[in-house]
Amino acid sequence: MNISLSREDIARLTDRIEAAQVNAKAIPKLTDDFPGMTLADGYAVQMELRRRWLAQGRRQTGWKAGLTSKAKMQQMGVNVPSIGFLLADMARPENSAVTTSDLVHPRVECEVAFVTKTRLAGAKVTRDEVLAATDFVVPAIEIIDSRFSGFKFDLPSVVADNGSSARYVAGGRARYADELDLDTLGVVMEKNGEAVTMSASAAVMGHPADAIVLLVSVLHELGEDLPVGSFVMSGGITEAIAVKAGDYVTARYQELGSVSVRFV
Ligand code: OOG
Ligand code: MG
Repeated sequence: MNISLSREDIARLTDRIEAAQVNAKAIPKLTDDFPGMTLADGYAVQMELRRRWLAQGRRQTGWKAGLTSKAKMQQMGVNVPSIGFLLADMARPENSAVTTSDLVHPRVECEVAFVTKTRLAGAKVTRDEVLAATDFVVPAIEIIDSRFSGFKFDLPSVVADNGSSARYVAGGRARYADELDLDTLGVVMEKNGEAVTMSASAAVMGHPADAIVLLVSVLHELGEDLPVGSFVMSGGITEAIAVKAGDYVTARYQELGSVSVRFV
């Protein structure tokens, strides 16, 4: 991956993203000012943001793959999957009340999450290696919140913004991956008691474990690996659904139970 921006510009763009995240204030997408920005530049900003947060004592719990289903790619107009990091303070308990005053324009996604029991590393791990390294899978709701005006971005900008990561809720029923057909799980997303979207887990790259394959290869390019005990989200199965204060959301999964969260 080729970084085209100077260290100073990477730091400046990280300042912008950090301020937008902390203040929950939308900013123009980064490529408006830096049209030559590359995917590698986006990851350089994301890695600088991660370095700063970790230096402040925030703790990483894992990673997320995003834009891994056609539904998500079409909704966002970006057709390349990406990854982002997850911090412990982004996690919220099942059924809890998530505040919206500290978010810009939140949306929810239903995802299959993997928890790992051995390290995964390298440019080309296989689906079977991912499954062998998986301790268990759990259903999750990701609450994404692009820091870009109108939730509109391109690939370098969204990568710099840590893949719109904001909050996440894991729950339902934890299951061993080898007891399930992970690619045929149906999921229904309900908002305020009504089904708003539904799909099946194969929508994520044909098999959600393949999103973890992709994530590990991106980590490899960034000089990172996936440590044991990582919580990894494989990407929204359906398009994301906008939420506001007063809404409650339940994602019902075949075999994995359901996960709920409400917004205040
Ligand atoms: C980017 C994040 C995408 C997913 O699961 O596809 C994502 C965005 O759509 O804002 O988390
Ligand atoms: Mg997601």
